Amino acid sequence: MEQLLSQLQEHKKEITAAVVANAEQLEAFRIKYLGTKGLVKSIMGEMKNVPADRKKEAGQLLNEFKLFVEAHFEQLTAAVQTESADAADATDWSLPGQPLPIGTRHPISIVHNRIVSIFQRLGFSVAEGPEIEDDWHNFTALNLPENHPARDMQDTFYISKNPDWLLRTHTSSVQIREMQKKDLPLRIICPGRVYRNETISARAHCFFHQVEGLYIAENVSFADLKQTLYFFVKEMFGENVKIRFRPSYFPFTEPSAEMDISCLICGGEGCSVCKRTGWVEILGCGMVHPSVLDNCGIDSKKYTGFAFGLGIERITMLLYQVKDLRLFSENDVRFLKQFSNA
Ligand code: 2U9
Repeated sequence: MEQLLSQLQEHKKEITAAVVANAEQLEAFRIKYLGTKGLVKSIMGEMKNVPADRKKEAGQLLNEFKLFVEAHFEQLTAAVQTESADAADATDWSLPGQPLPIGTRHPISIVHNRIVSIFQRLGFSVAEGPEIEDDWHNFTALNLPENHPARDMQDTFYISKNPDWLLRTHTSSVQIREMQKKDLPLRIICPGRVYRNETISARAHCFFHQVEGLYIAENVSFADLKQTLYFFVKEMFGENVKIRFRPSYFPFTEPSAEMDISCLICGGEGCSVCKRTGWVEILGCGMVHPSVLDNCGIDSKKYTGFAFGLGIERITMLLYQVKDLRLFSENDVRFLKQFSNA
């Protein structure tokens, strides 16, 4: 009995010291100690040599030894499983790298860049100015004095700290600032964000983006305006697009016109996009009103100029068939990722 006890102690030491590094060694351990011809089974066989009066005591010892070996085997199994899971997670440096999502340009930026590059090729340079303007640069200088009815269509947001300050309703205010520098001739485009006090819907928003253009020199005529815009339309929409001018009214231009292009969808046949007319409006334009030149200290007897203004959202909606203006500011990646990174 004492011999059995010391034998078991020896086996326990050996088992505790056993090193198992992988599944194969684990299986070898199992066979050696718990297999049908393993140590536990053979020690159990020793029971027959134990005298009858000590069988109970020996049975308890052997049972306790069996539980010890089984518990140790479970521990080793868990350790090997964790090890192999870690190995599976380990970085394989030979694999290609994870692609980084690089995003796409916003459709408004794509169209903005195209418009700017077309006018730059015609010699226009880009001018920028503040989004918070004063009343004079945004309205009065542009022939829109206080209480002029046309101000109603350009209601905006006012800065309560100073009632003279507002969020600009068009980038014409930038052109006023450039004209005040009196560095003529002047050939500029003014892209930028503008604001209007509108209820947000599929067709209106409280901010949008414009590109306005201005050319002031001696002898600038309506023919120059037409030719410039004709070039722009061909570059933007393709060679086959037709244009037409309709007389219009803006306080800051005289004469004034709106320009339509033949419908890109039906080619002028009439469809839902052009409301069966075959034409879609893309911009407003005209000859700069002499009072606007004078307001900026430019001699309206010597100089003439043309100006035009377009909404980038409108052009983008036409080009890509976007039906709801709100998509441009919701930042839904499912919408934005559809546009190529041009
Ligand atoms: C100066 C003088 C004249 C710019 C012009 C328009 C006509 C026009 C609209 C197009 C769509 C605004 O974005 S929109 O809602 N613009 O129709 N803009 S002429 O005329 C100027 C600008 C600056 C000094």
